[in-house]
Amino acid sequence: MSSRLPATWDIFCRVVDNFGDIGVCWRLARQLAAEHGLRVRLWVDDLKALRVMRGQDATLGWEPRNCAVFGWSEAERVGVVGEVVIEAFGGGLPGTVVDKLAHQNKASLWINLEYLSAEDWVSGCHGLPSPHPQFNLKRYFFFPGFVPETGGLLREGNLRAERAAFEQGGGEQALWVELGGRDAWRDALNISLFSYEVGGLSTWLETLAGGPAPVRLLVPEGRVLPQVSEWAGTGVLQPGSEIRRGQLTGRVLPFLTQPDYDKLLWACDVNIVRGEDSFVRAQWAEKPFLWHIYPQHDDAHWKKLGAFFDRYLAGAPPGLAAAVWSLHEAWNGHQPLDRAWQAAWAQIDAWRHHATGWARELARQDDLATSLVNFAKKAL
Ligand code: TRH
Repeated sequence: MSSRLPATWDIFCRVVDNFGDIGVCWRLARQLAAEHGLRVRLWVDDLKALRVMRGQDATLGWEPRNCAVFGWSEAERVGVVGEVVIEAFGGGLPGTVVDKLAHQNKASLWINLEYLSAEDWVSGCHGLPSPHPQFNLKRYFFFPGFVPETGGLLREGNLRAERAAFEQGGGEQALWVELGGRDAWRDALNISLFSYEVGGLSTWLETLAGGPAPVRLLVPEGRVLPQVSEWAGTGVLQPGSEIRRGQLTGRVLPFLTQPDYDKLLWACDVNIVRGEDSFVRAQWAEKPFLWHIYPQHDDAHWKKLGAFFDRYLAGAPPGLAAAVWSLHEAWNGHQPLDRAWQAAWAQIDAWRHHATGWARELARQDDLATSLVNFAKKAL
């Protein structure tokens, strides 16, 4: 056992679909480089997915100098693999990399970074090794999670302070102007919508339109937009398009850079998020959020959804807990959303308070990047 910090880390990411896989890996790569002084190489099989969240202008310099991004096929050229090799989400490693891991003289640590789940079994499996069927190699399973017995969640060291400064410094209005808004941000309650296709969406939009107070809906370009377009009945909506009906106004946004999307979450009163990474960022936004979980064909996502809300709602007042859970059952179960939404909306102040307390508690545990570094220090 040594406490020497590994210098070069390689992260290998295959984009299964959507943006979560690369979203997590890019965030992790930047944080390991910026906060832990590591040289990080991120290898991706689909650079297009990264380009949308990195922004058109790669010179914007989101990445620290010691973090570099490469196409998957370039891995064939890697002379030596890093001291730590992270395989994201069981997506495998290029054959040449496995070969090098097996035959090089120095020790390297192979970690499989798993998907996030709040289920109890995760604590028991976090950190376990599995022998390679062919070579004398071990692959360690590293699970993000919500309790100290897991690897924790991605959270940059300055995240909470940055969010607080944004809120105190009028960042919401500045962001709104940047997104093309002309009126005052606080003229309405603001909801961001980033979700998969959802069965009850039209009843929800009707409920917002017929509600007691002005609501502004912000929809980054994506899978739910055709449904919003159909409901609005004004043709295909695209970035810059606006909707108006009753109390509801809406604006379609382009797919934002990842740092700007974080700001949108900080600015809004309620965030509808999905998958894994936006779900975690919504928790750090300290605002009420609605999670559209990534649907799995065998319905395994219901267990995951229940396990998370068992934890999230454990300390909530019973009325709030019941309303938030019913809303998630309706949204994820494609049910009409009018009553479930109204019941949760009626508790918005208690929900906001709960969201802040939840984030404060969660921030007590080590973040994922720090946990990985500590794990590597022990294992190497
Ligand atoms: O895109 P997703 O649905 O990804 C999912 C999940 O990761 C899921 O667990 C996985 O199995 C599946 O992919 C294959 O949702 P997620 O995880 O929230 O990722 C979206 C990423 O996109 C996140 O990093 C935030 C980012 N984003 C932007 O950068 N700009 C935007 O405008 C928006 C809306 C999102």
